[in-house]
Amino acid sequence: MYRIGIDIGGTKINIGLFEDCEKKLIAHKKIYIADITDLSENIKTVVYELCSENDVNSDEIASCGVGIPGTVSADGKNIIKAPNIEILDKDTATKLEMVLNVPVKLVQDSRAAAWGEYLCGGAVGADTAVCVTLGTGIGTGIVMNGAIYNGALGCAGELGHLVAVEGGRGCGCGKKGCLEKYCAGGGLDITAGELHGEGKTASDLFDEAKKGNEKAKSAIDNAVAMLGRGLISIVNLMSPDCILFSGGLSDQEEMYLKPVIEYIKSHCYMTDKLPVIKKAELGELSPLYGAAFIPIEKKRKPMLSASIMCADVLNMGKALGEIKDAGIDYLHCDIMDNHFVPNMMMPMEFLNKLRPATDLPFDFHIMAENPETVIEKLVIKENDIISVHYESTIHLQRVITLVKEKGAKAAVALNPATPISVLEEILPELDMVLLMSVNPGFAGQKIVPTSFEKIAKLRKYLEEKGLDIPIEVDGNCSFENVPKMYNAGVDIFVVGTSSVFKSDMTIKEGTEKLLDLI
Ligand code: S6P
Ligand code: MG
Repeated sequence: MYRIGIDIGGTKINIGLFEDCEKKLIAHKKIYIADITDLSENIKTVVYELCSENDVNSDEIASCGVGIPGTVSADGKNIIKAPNIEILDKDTATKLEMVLNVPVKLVQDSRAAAWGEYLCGGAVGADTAVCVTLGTGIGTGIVMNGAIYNGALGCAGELGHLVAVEGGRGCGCGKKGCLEKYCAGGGLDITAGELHGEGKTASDLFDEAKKGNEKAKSAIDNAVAMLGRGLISIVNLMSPDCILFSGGLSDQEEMYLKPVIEYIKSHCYMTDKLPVIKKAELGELSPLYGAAFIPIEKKRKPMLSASIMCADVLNMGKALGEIKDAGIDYLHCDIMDNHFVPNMMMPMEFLNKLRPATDLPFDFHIMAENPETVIEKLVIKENDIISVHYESTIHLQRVITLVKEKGAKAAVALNPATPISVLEEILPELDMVLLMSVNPGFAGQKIVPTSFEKIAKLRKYLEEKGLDIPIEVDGNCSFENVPKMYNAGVDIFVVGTSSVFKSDMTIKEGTEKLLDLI
């Protein structure tokens, strides 16, 4: 899958296409705010260009994160405050979701930058990282314990709005004397104007100081100390192990960045235990990376696995053809031994004989004691899945290893009453988890009501662990239940008598109805 990251700035918008697993930037393009006619449509055009130029199918885009220079609601859907960007409105996220057809989340750009550096840049492995963007203002993002820190009120990281001078220069936030009005690019512009005349900028101030102008030098020293004091407050309060700087002003290394770093090192409480302090590694791309990989529930392509035990056994060949024509993804093959479950069904030899009649991958669901002996007898092809019940063996890891040796994807199935916590140790080895939404053994049963909650719990658990493992659900995947199961986090649905094998509709009609409902 792929992800889109967008960084909306004051004058331009950077749009990036990323490969999901490796977190790799494939390509990015900029559009200028002055050229925008319709924000969401213009972004969509660039996203489609990026896809076609890089042979990526737009259906494979899982999500889109958007970094904006403003305050965003906790769910990433609404803009609370973005005074400087007129093209943004309260419906920006919804409009983008509609044109791109993927989940969209907004994030404050400085937080996106910190997240990008934490995932792919200079803060990889940090426990607590503070990333400071020294631009026109000061943006600060904090990553703590593997997540962006927003604070209980949602506005953590406003370093630029610490009060530096009581009753001082007016700030865009409505208050007076904010740190960024003295120490960021915009603040130094004001200082330059005061010292060297109207229209002079921060860059003139640095030029004057380099030429030896004492007033300019002392103005810069004052700004360094003021910013240093602000940062010391953060270091002493939070004890971060990593502080990164980015933004145009951080390029003034000799006269600004290095003295600020020195100030921190010499003034902080524990001078013998210092954080890593350096420039950010991804440069102007850090918010793009961070926005792309902001945790968003990804668009999942629903897949269907047709339960062959529910097909018409007298017309198996015809059923296999219809299953394939309907666009179903897998053939679900139940194997029961009358010990682990109170039923006996689908001998291995019979299933092996079906192989030449279809090229669909087989999704074996083994409900048998000693699953090893079943696995040994199966003909396995590429992309087949074998699910083994956690409850059926005391040597689960050994069986999973055997499945992999046989060349199949390995999955563990859980009965309705088995908690997902039993998966903890084996999860990293799995290609899928199968949750039973009925007690195994028979088709045509009613769903166990706690199934939805269990699916959602597993989805959350996997997200927290950073594992991108599909969830399959088996049992009463009906027209009514499937949309709810999908919303709870299911990727693959075992479809049987509840949906595609119905007497009053064809397999194709059942499949179309189900996919429409999702
Ligand atoms: C049941 C078996 C299932 C059934 C499927 C039937 O133990 O593992 O795969 O075939 O659940 O689906 P339905 O729609 O009849 O519940
Ligand atoms: Mg099954």
